[in-house]
Amino acid sequence: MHASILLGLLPFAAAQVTQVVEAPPPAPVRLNTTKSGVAPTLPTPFNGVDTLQGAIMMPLPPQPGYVGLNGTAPAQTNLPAATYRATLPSSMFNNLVGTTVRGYVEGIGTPAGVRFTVQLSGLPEQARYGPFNWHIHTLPVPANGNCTATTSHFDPTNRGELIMCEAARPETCQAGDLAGKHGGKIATPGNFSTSFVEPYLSTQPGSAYFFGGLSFVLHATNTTRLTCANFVQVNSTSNGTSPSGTGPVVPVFTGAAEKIGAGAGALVVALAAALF
Ligand SMILES: *[C@@H]1O[C@H](CO)[C@@H](O)[C@H](O)[C@H]1NC(C)=O
Ligand SMILES: *[C@@H]1O[C@H](CO)[C@@H](O)[C@H](O)[C@H]1NC(C)=O
Ligand SMILES: *[C@@H]1O[C@H](CO)[C@@H](O)[C@H](O)[C@H]1NC(C)=O
Ligand SMILES: *[C@@H]1O[C@H](CO)[C@@H](O)[C@H](O)[C@H]1NC(C)=O
Ligand SMILES: *[C@@H]1O[C@H](CO)[C@@H](O)[C@H](O)[C@H]1NC(C)=O
Ligand SMILES: *[C@@H]1O[C@H](CO)[C@@H](O)[C@H](O)[C@H]1NC(C)=O
Ligand SMILES: *[C@@H]1O[C@H](CO)[C@@H](O)[C@H](O)[C@H]1NC(C)=O
Ligand SMILES: [Cu+2]
Repeated sequence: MHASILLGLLPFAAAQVTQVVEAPPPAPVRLNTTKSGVAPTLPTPFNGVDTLQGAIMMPLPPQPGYVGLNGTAPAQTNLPAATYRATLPSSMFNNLVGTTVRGYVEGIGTPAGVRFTVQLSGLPEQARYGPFNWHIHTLPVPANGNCTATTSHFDPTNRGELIMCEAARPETCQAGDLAGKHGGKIATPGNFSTSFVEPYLSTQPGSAYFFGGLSFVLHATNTTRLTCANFVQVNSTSNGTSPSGTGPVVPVFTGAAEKIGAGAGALVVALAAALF
């Protein structure tokens, strides 16, 4: 399991999507509570952690497998043309925002990475709750729909949260930081859609970059998790095209089960951030 410090407030770099506007970084704060988020170990004594521009300044040694902030993900090529779709549930994890966000995020393997389509409707009021961050997280949503249990951003290169993603260097970002790499937080009112090819995720089960079975999470601007859903394999793309080479559909959470198994052996400790 690639635990990193949980953080939903990643600011973003370059905007490829015109609807996206840059939000000011949050002021530095000291987080003293242990609530949600994961870290490899908790310092003793725990005196809190500082944040800078929404990123937790991690005073801990890196985890095994850490490749450094400059570690890069290899491009994922010649992927199985399987389709994985996260369909948002009919009731939201946080239902206090006046709307229900519906829609899906779908990824299909291509020779040059995963082609994603994002279709969201019913976004909450931007002025009060936006802009909205969106990521793939480390663990699946459990059956009770608890988005908090998805823990941190999917981060197979163990980049961590110290430095925000530079969209111009996507290979250095957390693999699951879709917003950071693909247009930033969603700042459109109502509906949002986008599509892109993501070279640093995979439809190959067993790959460190495999996102099947993992979760898509949508956050309000204060990092609260609004809604979430797991990527399950489907037989056809949203436009009805049968992807070639999909083969038999695997049981719904096969990929996730492997990741949960691996994660269970890792020492993860809830850290900081009453935010989550
Ligand atoms: C967090 O802990 C530090 C060190 O004990 C303390 O100085 C600071 O006031 C605390 N902050 C809050 C918000 O409680
Ligand atoms: C790591 O990346 C940062 C930001 O791009 C750069 O300033 C720094 O020199 C790099 N460090 C190494 C060791 O490459
Ligand atoms: C938003 O998406 C919903 C669901 O797809 C659709 O019914 C509605 O017409 C869309 N609204 C606009 C303004 O496009
Ligand atoms: C949701 O998940 C979080 C993190 O695992 C946990 O602390 C919390 O108790 C869970 N809540 C429910 C209702 O299961
Ligand atoms: C995929 O196709 C198989 C066999 O036709 C069917 O049993 C299964 O329900 C389908 N799964 C989905 C998600 O459509
Ligand atoms: C359907 O989607 C697939 C994969 O996203 C794409 O290759 C194909 O061109 C689309 N077909 C139509 C008719 O839109
Ligand atoms: C964040 O915003 C949501 C939606 O308004 C709210 O339910 C939640 O309590 C807020 N969390 C914090 C820590 O302010
Ligand atoms: Cu997230």
